[in-house]
Amino acid sequence: MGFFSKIKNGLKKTKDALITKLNAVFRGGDIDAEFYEDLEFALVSSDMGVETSEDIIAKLRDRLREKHIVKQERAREELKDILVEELESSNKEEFEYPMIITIVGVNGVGKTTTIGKLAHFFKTKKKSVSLVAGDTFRAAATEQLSEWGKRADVKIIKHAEGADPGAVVYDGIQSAKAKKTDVLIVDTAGRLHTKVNLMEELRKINRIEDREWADAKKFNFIVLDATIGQNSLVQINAFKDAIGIDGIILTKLDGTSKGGIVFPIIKELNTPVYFIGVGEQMDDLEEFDAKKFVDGIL
Ligand SMILES: Nc1nc2c(ncn2[C@@H]2O[C@H](COP(=O)(O)OP(=O)(O)O)[C@@H](O)[C@H]2O)c(=O)[nH]1
Ligand SMILES: [Mg+2]
Repeated sequence: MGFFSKIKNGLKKTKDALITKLNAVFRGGDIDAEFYEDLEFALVSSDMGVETSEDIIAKLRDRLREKHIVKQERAREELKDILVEELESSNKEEFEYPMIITIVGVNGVGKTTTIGKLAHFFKTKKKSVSLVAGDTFRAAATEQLSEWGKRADVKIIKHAEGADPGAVVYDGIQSAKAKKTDVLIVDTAGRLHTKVNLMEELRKINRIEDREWADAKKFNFIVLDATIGQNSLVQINAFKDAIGIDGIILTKLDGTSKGGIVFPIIKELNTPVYFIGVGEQMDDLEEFDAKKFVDGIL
């Protein structure tokens, strides 16, 4: 499947739900108060959040007034433009090599799967990739990462179950430096015995990365499951308070009609989205692009 059809397919549930509601909004005729009410309802039901939806409606009102647009059909293109503007983050950083990407997030959101997809992504960009099995809490986590390592044909650095994640990261870095690896991707646990333990462990991993490979570019990416909707916002804040979060990878967009969640994530938390996951296969990961995303849902 081509690039566009993959994204389109992955966002289909969100689009179907939104289009059904928007077709009722854009029924033709003049723009009136009811039009704005119906539109806000449509946006809120796709999980854009009340605050963000109100903000979008206010911008649309201004824009339509400025441009003297009174017909509903013409409002659709203006709405799309505003949605793209809302999603364009100015604080997104370029990838530079060598680079360490540390993947964090709660259990089950898709961290390990996403790491497999990322390995494949960077390999298609002709970068050498190694993986660090930093989730030593469960033996299954390392096995699962090893499977992905095989599939993507990249090296994986692992220790035994229960090992110190910091030690695995340390070894991963020494190996990557010796082999001149471009991208080192670190898997981490989503849960330990207590939350404090986990956050302390993640801070320690970050410290080792800074100390052992000072000149590598570093990203802490949080993986969020789009199907859980507004709860994602709470998860980001918990990790943000404990370690710095540079960006978001939003997974499972193929499984939800609530893809609108990406709007409050970007707007209210001011954190850029770098990738989206639209399926369980290795190539079901796309770099997030505001325009393509909006084209995919409207
Ligand atoms: N449909 C779909 N499923 C996904 C996606 N990403 C991950 N998953 C599934 O989510 C489940 C949990 O993934 P896993 O990588 O083990 O999560 P982790 O606990 O955060 O490491 C697995 O069954 C994955 O196949 C995605 O983009 N779309
Ligand atoms: Mg995992």
